[in-house]
Amino acid sequence: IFTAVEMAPRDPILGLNEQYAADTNPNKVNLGVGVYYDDNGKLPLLECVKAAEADMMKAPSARGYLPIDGIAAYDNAVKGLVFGADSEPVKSGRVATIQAIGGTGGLKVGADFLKKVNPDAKVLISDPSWENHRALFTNAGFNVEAYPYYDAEKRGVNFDGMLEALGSAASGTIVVLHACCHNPTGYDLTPDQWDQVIGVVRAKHLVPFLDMAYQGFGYGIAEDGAVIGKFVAAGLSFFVSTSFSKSFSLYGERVGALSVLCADKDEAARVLSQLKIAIRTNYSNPPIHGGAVVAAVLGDPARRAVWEKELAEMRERIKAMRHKLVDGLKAAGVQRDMSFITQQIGMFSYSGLTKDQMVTLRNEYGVYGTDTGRMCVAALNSKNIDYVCQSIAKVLS
Ligand code: PLP
Ligand code: TYF
Repeated sequence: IFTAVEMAPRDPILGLNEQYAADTNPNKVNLGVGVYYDDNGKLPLLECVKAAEADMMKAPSARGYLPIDGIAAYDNAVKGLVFGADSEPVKSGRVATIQAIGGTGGLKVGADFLKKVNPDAKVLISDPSWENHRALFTNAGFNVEAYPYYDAEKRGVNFDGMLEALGSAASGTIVVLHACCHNPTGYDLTPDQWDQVIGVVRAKHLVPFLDMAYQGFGYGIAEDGAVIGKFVAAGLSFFVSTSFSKSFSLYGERVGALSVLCADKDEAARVLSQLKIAIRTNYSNPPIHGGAVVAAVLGDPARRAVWEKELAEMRERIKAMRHKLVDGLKAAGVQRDMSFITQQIGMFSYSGLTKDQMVTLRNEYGVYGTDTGRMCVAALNSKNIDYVCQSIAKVLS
């Protein structure tokens, strides 16, 4: 029965991890996958997480099934983070939130639900986007196309192109937007550009799906969440997927969420009931541990303060590395202006290097980024930065 099954291509990003693991170069540096490492090159275990887990260990509990939509305290904490605990949408009860298996799970539950309510809609993602956006919405049964986003020459957003594409999209088109810290380019919209996008979304009756995988990695939790407030103020209904993989350094626990802002409380109850069907038929209910940890941190003011401090440290370290990268490239003899790296935001830099250059960087120097030229700035540290700068300089010379 499997003779006709073809070999599927490797995930372009996760495939790099395998190649990196097998590389014997002692100087190798993995800037491929989007993971934050501390200055010692270690995946951090946040103090707030450690403390919450230590408390949980003091009073171990049995593991029954969670409700389909997850831990109530967790869902409420997510609502607070995304919309603001005292915001009108939260207070009026018109947000439907479910605990999801990572940000990916939030996207998938939303996609499955959308396929039921709007089966013929097209999905628009940014060009380029996180590779899984296309695959995920395609596998949910949608026709996926892209709107212009990155302008290589300008080193920024092709905003006119983006606006035009959204403006000519059919009513009901689902538009996937990166709420902050665009993956892979590192270029976000300005507040004024968001206002214009919101204007088109409203005029054309598009369905916004905001992917928030990096809240807190741009300018701060509230600052990065401000875009949500803009969509709320415009009176729109929309989707938000949340990921805590990066912001809590809980990648393997798969902690995420999906929130749907509805017109009123009654609508939110009906939407929630349908989200639960999407969950029930996929995996029945989410796992406990990661959600319990995040809920314990977000629900305790002292612990939350520790988290905010640790998140700020990660954010600031990435920014410092961006400056070190620009300075280091210059010192290593790179002639071209690389200062755009400090204008980019979040974990990634679209370096402008070609595929050939990225392959040379990988094969000859053991410095791993994606073929598209994306490098994870969050994996640079004071020990590997010089080597990375010198390697890039050699490839560019
Ligand atoms: N969306 C974007 C833009 C991402 O970069 C990621 C990366 O991990 C995700 C969603 C998925 O997050 P998670 O690992 O929590 O599923
Ligand atoms: O873009 C990245 O590197 C992260 C991690 O299938 C990731 O978002 C990459 C690929 C993937 C899942 C997560």
